[in-house]
Amino acid sequence: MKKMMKDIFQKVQKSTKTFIKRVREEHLIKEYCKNNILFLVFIFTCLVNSTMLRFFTMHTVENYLAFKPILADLAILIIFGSFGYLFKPKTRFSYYMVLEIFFTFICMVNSIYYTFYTSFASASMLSLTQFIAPVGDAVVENVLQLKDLLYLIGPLILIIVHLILKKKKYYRGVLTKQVRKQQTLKTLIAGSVLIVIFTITLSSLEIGRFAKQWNREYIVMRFGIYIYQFNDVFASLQPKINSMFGYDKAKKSFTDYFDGRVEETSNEYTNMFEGKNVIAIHAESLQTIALNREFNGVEVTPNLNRIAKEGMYFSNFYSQVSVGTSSDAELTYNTSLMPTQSGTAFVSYFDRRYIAMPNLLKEKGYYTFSMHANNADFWNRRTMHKSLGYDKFYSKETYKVSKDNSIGLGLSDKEFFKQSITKLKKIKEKHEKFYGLLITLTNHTPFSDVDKYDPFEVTIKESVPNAEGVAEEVVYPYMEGTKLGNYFKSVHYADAALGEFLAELDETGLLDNTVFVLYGDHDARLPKKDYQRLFNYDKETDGLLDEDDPNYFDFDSYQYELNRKVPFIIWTKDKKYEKEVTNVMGMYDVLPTLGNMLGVKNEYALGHDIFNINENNIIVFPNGNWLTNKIYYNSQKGEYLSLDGDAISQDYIDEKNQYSEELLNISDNIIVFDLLNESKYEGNKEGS
Ligand code: GP9
Ligand code: MN
Repeated sequence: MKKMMKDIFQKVQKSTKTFIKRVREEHLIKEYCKNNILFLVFIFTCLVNSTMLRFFTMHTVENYLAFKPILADLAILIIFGSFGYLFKPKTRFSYYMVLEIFFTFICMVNSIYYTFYTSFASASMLSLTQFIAPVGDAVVENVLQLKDLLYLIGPLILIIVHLILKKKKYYRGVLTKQVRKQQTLKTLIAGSVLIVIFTITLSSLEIGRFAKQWNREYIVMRFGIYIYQFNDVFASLQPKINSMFGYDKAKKSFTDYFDGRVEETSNEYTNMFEGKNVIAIHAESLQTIALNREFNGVEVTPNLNRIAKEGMYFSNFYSQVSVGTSSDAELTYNTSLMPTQSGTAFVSYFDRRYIAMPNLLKEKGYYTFSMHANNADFWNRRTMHKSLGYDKFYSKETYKVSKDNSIGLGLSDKEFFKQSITKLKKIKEKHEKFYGLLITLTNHTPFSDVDKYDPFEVTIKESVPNAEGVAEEVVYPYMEGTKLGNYFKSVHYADAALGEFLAELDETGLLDNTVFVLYGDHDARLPKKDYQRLFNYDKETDGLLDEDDPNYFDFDSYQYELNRKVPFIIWTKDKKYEKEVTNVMGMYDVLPTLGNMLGVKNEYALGHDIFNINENNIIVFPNGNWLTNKIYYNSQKGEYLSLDGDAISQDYIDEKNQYSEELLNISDNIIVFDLLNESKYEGNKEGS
């Protein structure tokens, strides 16, 4: 085997040497360039354009030196360019010119779009007049900038080169069809090889983000502008294709489902918060595991613990996100719908009709807004927040963000809240009642900006008598240096930021007549081994307890799933509820529950008011798993964990499985087929 490999290596080495020698002696490169001037000029100019676009848009050193997008752009251009060889030399120019205009157009549109939106253009936006309006206004106001016109130099060079070649009678040669086909094939192979090399260099994170297509800057930085744009067109068409077939069937199952549903309509909480302002916090990656937890007597989340104790605390609350993470949490929280089965609602189905908390409260005279100090196009919030009914989205553009006041992904929570207070004060002055959602950012994976968090130790400190019997402090590393440990440090910071925010709100009178709501958007995807360390730490060995140890806790995959729970809290300054709700509850139960308190109702909610359904609730997860007070059911494996140790009947499982499947189906149909738009929900529900 070794010998065989050696032989192959030697052969490859020899033929490479011969090839290089031939190239040098026969001046093949010079010869190739001479014979392919038009093709090379096309490739070069389009490559310069795409590189220039990245240069003018994302000003980071990392980006200037990025090799991947250049490789990707080059491969795409070679593949497209290769078909030019199918044409006779005389007509070849027209083909390259059309391509050149097309690729220049992509760069110019994105350059203009980026100036206004600090993001790249999407075909899905162009198909919607309601969303084009602001773009149109912006273009009129600012017109084109000089840098946007630079891209035209590419086509200009191609024309000039063509005219010179024509003058020099360059196109006179005749090439047989056979030769042209061969040239096409060879060039196509060269382009494909580059694509393969490019694909090999991709990480799973890059592939994942490419599939989701929402973090546009990230994709352009890795995949180049051309691949981004093709992928974008494909992603934009997908929802259209999905909704082309099966409308009647979807509509029927939707009607059957809601007509047959009998719901309790009121309870002791109905309208209790009617007319009150609402300040809601979308707490990034906040898991319940951080609450009521201490290290060396210091609470990880003193402020959250306090409001959880004083208010209504839903301690078995779960997020139901799919690949759309933050955006899926927002969707389900606001609409009581589940994430879509393919793509994400925020990116692919932003143009549907949604019955959402902001829409409903707007009808009641509320001013509705969202605040998030990140790029407005992340998760397509700029457009989707309009669909959900927010009057205004205060995004990064409205905050002062600098390197000094940033942690992790962007503006630190402390600074975000501080700057938001100023906005909130103005809102309160102008509007009689308001509803606002503030989306935090600091507590986002990878939790590595540890130096910037407030100091917090995740060790175990013990006082142990030494040989002389004098007490000495011994420090065990425990969770220090682990991702979960850093997570607790990050949450501790996020909690402190929240504490400062609450104090400021109180000082400025913003807590008066206001309901304060908080939900964790999803779990932090922390490693299982870190949980094992948290629950099974052996101080003596600084490792894990033995599995036979009586204190060993088997943190298996079910425990992992159960620990993905996030907090949901409803709190007011004036009234102490001191109520912990332990029944399982999902994000889709928020709109029915909180809506009931605020006096609004979505007839087509998929969740339930927890105070009506109580212990009979079921949380359906997007992958088909589900959770009740009795069991966690894994639908992929067809297995479950009994939570109270009782045996479960097959009928119970079958019934819940059927319910979950139907619910996921109905939810997907509502979004894909825009069923709420068709059903005119205002007048269509008599008798149910
Ligand atoms: C992006 C932020 C994080 O603006 O909300 O999104 P996530 O990565 O959690 O989906
Ligand atoms: Mn998130």
